[in-house]
Amino acid sequence: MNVVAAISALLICAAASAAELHPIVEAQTGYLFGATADGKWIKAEEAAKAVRAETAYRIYGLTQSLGEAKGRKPKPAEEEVCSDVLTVSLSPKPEKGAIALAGRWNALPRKVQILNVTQQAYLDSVRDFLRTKGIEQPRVKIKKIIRVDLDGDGEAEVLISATNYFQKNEGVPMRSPAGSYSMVLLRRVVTGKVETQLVDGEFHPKAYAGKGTDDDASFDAPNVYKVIAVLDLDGDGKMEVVVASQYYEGAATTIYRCDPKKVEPLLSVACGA
Ligand SMILES: [Ca+2]
Ligand SMILES: [Ca+2]
Repeated sequence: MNVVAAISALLICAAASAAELHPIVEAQTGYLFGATADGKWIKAEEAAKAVRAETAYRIYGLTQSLGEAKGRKPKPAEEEVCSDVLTVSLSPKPEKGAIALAGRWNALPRKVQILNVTQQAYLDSVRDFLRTKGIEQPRVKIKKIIRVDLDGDGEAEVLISATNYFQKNEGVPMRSPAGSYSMVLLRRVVTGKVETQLVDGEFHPKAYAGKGTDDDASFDAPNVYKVIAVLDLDGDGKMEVVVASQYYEGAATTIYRCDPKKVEPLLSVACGA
């Protein structure tokens, strides 16, 4: 090997180790979202090839780190309805927590605070936003308010989860009633002004009226959306927002990058009929 070849071999080695893979797993189901490597987001199928057995994960809940677990190599899910999902079996199996991440950086670089849901400013901003979606007399029901500085600029952002399907219990109906909705909003200050962005959600100004046939079995299967984690999943210092959605017989979870200019889905997992 000449000197040039030796140096390029060294450079290739250095590049390979810099692009270390950091898999991301849903802690309770073991579903593999994918991974990040060198700031790039890699989908599950491609990432799975490079995920090693005995990978060390840290488990995170909404406000804190909850310990560690070892993960096996990804394999297809056992449930038939989600056979296209890859799962990582974690040991010990996390009792609590939302996300398992294989990364050595602190994915919770700033404090995530849960606020009181009755603050008037937030009730007003939810009401105003629902009106922009055609719900003229909104019945505001905030489920959770989370305060955290997502981008680390010293100014806190606020995530609001609000859902009202007019259900007596916490279940999700098969059909959406008039004026029902579920959403996750992000309030942030941009150049001195409060702005509201929709992270994810759906709005039903009118009741679902069926398919226009006499088919009683028709339904629109609305979703409930909630924030389950706010974490820096790629180690760039900015925190991503993880939103879980659920309908009457299925569920999905999506990781969002929330920049002031746009909210963008990065990776997601889903399973359902
Ligand atoms: Ca901020
Ligand atoms: Ca990040």
